[in-house]
Amino acid sequence: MNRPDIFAHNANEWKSRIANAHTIMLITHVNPDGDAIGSLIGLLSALPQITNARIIPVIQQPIPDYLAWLPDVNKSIALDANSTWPQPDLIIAVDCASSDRFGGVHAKHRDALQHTSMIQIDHHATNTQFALQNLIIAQACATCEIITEFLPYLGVTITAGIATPLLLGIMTDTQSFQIYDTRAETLQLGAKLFAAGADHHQIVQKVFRSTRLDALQLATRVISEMTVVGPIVWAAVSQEMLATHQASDDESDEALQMLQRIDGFEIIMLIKEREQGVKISLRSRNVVVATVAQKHGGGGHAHAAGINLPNHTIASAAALLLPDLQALCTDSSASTNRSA
Ligand SMILES: [Mn+2]
Repeated sequence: MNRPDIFAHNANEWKSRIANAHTIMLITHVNPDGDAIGSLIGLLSALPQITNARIIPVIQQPIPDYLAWLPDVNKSIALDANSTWPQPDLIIAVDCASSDRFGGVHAKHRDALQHTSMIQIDHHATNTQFALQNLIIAQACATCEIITEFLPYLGVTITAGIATPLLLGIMTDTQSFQIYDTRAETLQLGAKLFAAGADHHQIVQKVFRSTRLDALQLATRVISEMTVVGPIVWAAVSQEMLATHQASDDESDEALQMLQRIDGFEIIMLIKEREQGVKISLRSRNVVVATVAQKHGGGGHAHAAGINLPNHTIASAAALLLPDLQALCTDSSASTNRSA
């Protein structure tokens, strides 16, 4: 089905569910990024045009500094073990590949989540279709791209307040229209949001041209300690490094972006030590790293995937994953040679 058909097919049911709801909870993934928060705040601004429902935006802390300036982010609540369940009759999940990505909300309110109607919009290839209605387009660069296209089908006019968070989500997930799956349509949707009054200037300043000195020093240290294993470059961010540089977890992504610029490598791996276990980010140019992520319980996109390993150290995670990643590179060069 092409996209207009997918949107038309979903629109009627979405419209009536949203219009008939009394309390709508918006929810996204733990450790939210620009696309997660952009999608959620975009919907928070858009839904009052088509429903009188009370809307409860749930964003798990911490909200990264580069996103905290977005209007209405401060209306969101975190939902943890001590929170009472806000009794929504409809949940809309955005940018979540699976329901365990809701983090603490999933861990503490599992039954309530299961007993509430849920619909979702997402672009992760590994999405588990966990909702009643699943608007999943894996070819989309960002969940915000899907929402930008879908809103008019729901009868929403995109205002400046809706356009800013959606443009932010598209720009962060595409690294400013640079990643390989950026399409002509992605740029056209960006232009549409720009024309609707999106605050492009603020997005550029706050997201792309602003780094704390400590965060930059952390990134240079991570890079200076990186390891090269054949076609793979990997680096690690320890809790000690974060503490020394007083940097937040998301600020270490600066290192990941710098590592991705190194020529001549097939796979980049960044291992972040968490209070419990490690989080692994995989990036590649050609090989499909999502397969290795899925094998170890993670997920994501073909060339950008992640894994949480709660029982591993940096060293044991590297030892676990490097053989699989090396095999992936060997397989792909073998198949390239065969087809050549
Ligand atoms: Mn996304």
